[in-house]
Amino acid sequence: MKVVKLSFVLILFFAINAYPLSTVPGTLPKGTPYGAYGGRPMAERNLIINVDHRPTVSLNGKWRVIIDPYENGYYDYRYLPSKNGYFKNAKARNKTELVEYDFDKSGVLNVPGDWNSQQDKLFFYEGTIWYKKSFPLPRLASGDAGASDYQGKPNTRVFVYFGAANYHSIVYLNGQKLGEHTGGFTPFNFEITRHVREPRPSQEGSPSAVSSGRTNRVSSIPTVHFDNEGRGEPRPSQEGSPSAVSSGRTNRVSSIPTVHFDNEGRGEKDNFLIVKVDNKRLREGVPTLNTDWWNYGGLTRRVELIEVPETFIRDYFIQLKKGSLKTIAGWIQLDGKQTSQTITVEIPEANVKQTFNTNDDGYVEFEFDAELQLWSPENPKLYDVIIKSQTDSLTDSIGFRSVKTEGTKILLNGKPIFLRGICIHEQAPKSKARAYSKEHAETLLGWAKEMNCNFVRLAHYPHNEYMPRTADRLGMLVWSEIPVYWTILWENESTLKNALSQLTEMITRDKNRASVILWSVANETPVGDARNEFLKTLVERAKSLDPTRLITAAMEKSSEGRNKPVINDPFGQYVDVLGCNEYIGWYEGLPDRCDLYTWKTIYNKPVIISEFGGGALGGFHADKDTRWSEEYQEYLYEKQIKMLEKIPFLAGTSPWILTDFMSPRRPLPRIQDYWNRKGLISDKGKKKKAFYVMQRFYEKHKQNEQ
Ligand code: GCB
Repeated sequence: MKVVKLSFVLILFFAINAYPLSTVPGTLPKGTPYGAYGGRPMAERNLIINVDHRPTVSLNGKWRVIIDPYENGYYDYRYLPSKNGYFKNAKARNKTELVEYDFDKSGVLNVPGDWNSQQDKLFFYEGTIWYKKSFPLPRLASGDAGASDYQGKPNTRVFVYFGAANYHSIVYLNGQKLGEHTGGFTPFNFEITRHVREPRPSQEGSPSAVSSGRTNRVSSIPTVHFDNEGRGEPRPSQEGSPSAVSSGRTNRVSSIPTVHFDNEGRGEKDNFLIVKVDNKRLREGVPTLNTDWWNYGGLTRRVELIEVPETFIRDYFIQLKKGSLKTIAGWIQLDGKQTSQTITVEIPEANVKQTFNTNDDGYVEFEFDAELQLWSPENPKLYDVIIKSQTDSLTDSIGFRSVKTEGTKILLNGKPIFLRGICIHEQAPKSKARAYSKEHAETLLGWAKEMNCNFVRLAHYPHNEYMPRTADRLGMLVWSEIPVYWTILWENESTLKNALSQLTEMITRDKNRASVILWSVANETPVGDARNEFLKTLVERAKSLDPTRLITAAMEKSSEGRNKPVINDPFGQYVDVLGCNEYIGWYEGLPDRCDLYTWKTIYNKPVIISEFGGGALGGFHADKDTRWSEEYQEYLYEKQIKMLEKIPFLAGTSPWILTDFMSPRRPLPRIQDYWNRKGLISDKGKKKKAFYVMQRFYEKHKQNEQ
């Protein structure tokens, strides 16, 4: 890393930040029925995609936190929302004044990161924690200090972006509420252009800068990490010192310099972002009260400031048209005042350069032919796609492939494919924490590759964006789902809105990923009319947002008599691919039972056995009849495979599950200790015997396919 002179950094920073403020209402993509959400500031209305390739300022690192189990920082003693909650970040101005909290003397937590794994006392915590992060902004180039609103050069807007916060968040900047977000696994952002304060005088805020010394070819906006010691290297730091955590950008944006600023200890003169995060489980929530995974709370994914031109490319859909191997079809959505613009889409490697004009809504749909190498697990070819408007420019790495069904087969690029899969929870490898990083994604998907998988089911909620991005690069097909799990309140309107909103955010974020072939709307939900209606609404939304991918759900089998499982869930009529979870040999009889089963389906559609498995404590060896031994699990897998091989309509399998994962439902001492032990890899990262059974089964499949 090369140290860049202060003056250079300041010039860069002024260039980014100086400009007048205007409120530019976001425009909405066509076909997105946003009206359903009512007037509340729901974040998904203007979700910015492809954050990795945009100039950002990382707010990762240490955040000050106040643990607030009684929500004292939000409600007054009459249990009414208080005007002077913790979001005001008050300080006693003299020795007499009563203020009963102080962020700057409180503890810290790492962001991204769940709180449960960071402090023993938070292990089982479910409730509210307030997070606070200060960040300076440079003063105006004119040196015009004193105004209360942030001002800068024209044509720039600033958003604060959260990769995810579990479960409900209220976001404030400088004491003002920006908005709220519900749902623990999808991104959201709020525009802060009008809310950010101008910076303090230069000496005090002198950024001590460290830069990679790269120049920025997209615009002059650097990527900035705040770091209060100014050294700029990510490190585990002492309490109160924020440390920069790489947001794992891809090489393609490596031309953007990284600058670090110190930021703590100057109180209200800085901008202060305060987030109330509450992970209380709710009966009407999505998920509801009862799940089989740890309810990790907090700012679990990265937080960034995103700086964009006043009118910017907010969202786009660029994929092969349904049914075609050469026609690219999609749309682009600008956000800002200058809605009518000329736009080019370039794919240099495929000699594509197409020009379009956006309409008064800043929106354009297009279709054109291209000669492309198709993306597949064997050849995960990604193209640089460059979108340029008159005011903005953005690159993405996109693969092109088609997926459809024909009878009971899934066809990838026109050819039948068997999905050699595995389920994955967002459990960080070898740790009691939620996964959030690129490294986690690489380890988890690397293990799946080692098992000879070409497919992963990302259960039971949208995983962080590094997962589908890494899957794109590694050639791993993906099933992505929302946490409509078990006993959701089917008749509750706000529950449906919540599920729709999470589905919309998932699809908005990941719709350009070639790896993603399946959107799943539910897992093991009880059959019934209200549930069918609810799920049908989700399917309609998914299809309207993305007509190219297949829709699925993990359902349960029923039975036509002893040992005659049948797939006949009435909701099956609305999906393209039927997922079916079964636990023969674990919850249902012993492994030998598999020999007796003959499977049937009432649908002429592909079936994925989307879960099967059993628990084993890694390193515990006994005979095959001893529960929790690796040998029992191994035997169960052998029996399952024999049974599965006889199912004629089987299009894939994704056993439960790649690694042990934490769950409060699993207390058995010395065996579970709050881990669900159905992993094929232990919580220590050690492969169990059954891992190799699957590896061999998939190897055989691979050979047969060639
Ligand atoms: C299931 C659920 C999954 C559980 C698993 C188990 O059917 O879909 O979330 O963790 O069973 O281990 O019981």
